[in-house]
Amino acid sequence: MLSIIIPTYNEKNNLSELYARLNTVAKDAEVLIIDDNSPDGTAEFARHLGIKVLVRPTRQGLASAVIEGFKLAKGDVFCVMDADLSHPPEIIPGMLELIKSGKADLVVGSRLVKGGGSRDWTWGKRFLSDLARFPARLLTNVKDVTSGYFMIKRSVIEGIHLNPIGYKILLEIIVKGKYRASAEVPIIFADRLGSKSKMGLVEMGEYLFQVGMLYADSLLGKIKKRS
Ligand SMILES: Nc1nc2c(ncn2[C@@H]2O[C@H](COP(=O)(O)OP(=O)(O)OP(=O)(O)O)[C@@H](O)[C@H]2O)c(=O)[nH]1
Ligand SMILES: [Mg+2]
Repeated sequence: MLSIIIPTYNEKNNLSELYARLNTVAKDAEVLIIDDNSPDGTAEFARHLGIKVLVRPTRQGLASAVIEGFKLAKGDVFCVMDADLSHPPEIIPGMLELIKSGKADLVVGSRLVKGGGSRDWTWGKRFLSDLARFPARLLTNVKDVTSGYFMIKRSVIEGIHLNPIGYKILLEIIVKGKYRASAEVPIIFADRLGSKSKMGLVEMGEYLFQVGMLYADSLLGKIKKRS
């Protein structure tokens, strides 16, 4: 079974459309929302739609919400995606097929392979996004390491310690996870509409710290470059 893990903070307005689109492409999946007590009532609304919700008492960050989701999820395959409709649910069947056929154990929804991209991004945002990925190039050949949209077999992270810091849990999984092959499926990343970004300077600082920790592990020989 597929478990779809969706971290949320103030995403009430996006849930109806997201859930409807998920039901069209992955109606047998377990959908799980990890909400950090959003003031806009995301959790109550999700329950009203019939979605399973874990509410944490305070805002504890995206990466730790995803890790919490992994603990709760019942499936043997996990998909992680944002709630803000940036990540098109329509590629889920294709991602799942890559995993089921054994072609990959880790599949990334990628803006950086042929057919992928980001809509409505300013030059500045694109530049920052490229810059952020640069130091990770020594750690992996996966192109879109900062994507928040990915699918893995449960076994990829079983028994692995994932650092719950910041925003970019995928990089942690790419570097430390147990998988034979990875794949990238193109997505056109649609910029969030109508609400404010939660990515700020603190999150950027946490990301740099995370990359630093991964470098340290790699220098100590604890991890090797992954393809
Ligand atoms: N549970 C939880 N979810 C969070 C937290 N911060 C962000 N999220 C959710 O994580 C997903 C990604 O957050 P976004 O704010 O869209 O991050 P982003 O895509 O890098 O930034 P945008 O360009 O603003 O969309 C969304 O579904 C958010 O609601 C948090 O602290 N806790
Ligand atoms: Mg977003």
